[in-house]
Amino acid sequence: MEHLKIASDNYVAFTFFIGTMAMMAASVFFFFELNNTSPKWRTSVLVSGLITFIAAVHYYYMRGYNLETGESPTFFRYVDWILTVPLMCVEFYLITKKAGAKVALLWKLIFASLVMLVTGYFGETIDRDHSVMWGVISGGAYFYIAYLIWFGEVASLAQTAGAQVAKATRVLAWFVLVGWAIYPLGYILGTPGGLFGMQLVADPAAASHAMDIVYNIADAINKIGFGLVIYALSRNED
Ligand SMILES: *C/C=C(C)/C=C/C=C(C)/C=C/C1=C(C)CCCC1(C)C
Repeated sequence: MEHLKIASDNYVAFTFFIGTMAMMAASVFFFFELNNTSPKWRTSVLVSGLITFIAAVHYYYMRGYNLETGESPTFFRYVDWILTVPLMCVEFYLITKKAGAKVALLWKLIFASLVMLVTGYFGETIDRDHSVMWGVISGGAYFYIAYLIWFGEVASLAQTAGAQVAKATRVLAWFVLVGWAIYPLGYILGTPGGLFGMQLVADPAAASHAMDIVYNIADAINKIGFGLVIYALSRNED
């Protein structure tokens, strides 16, 4: 079998490689720290570890796929997101639960995240001609999630859940508003006619590479960063 090497100027393959390593390391960290986490926060830290672990497995696969084919692993990218983004919704539910968060709130967040991801997938794959329309619908669901976290139920519950939970929720809300906003940027870069018919990167292969690099950076920031905020909360609050 041919031995596949990562060329030193292949930034796509390189970020898949680093992403795999970072997700693995973060998972080991969260799982091992469970032992000295107070029982009250154990589930939250466990979920942080599950998010990075699921991503590690997908990144390991996507790294190989990209190296062998040179293509963007869109399908498994979305499989990863469809598993991990709802788990991030579970994190919001868990930290506001003691202030009275209901399961209905969790379902609202999960439903909106599924609408966001499924419509994004349509725009990237089966209906690329209408990528702007799908992107706008996906963006609507995204803003609804951001609204719930910044001004809606999540925000008001966090206010009554104690100073540390309120503080952590505020940091996580910034992750959703700024960190998650990197994804539509990748979508715009990679999709033909991405920004209202305007193609930012003209060469289709280069556009798809730019998209993967942006998605890989966003995943590292959002999955590991998000988990670390939960971890910090588990140390500050008892
Ligand atoms: C760990 C993975 C995460 C946090 C993924 C988040 C993904 C998004 C916030 C994606 C959002 C999109 C839009 C808001 C519009 C264009 C299509 C998407 C799916 C890229």
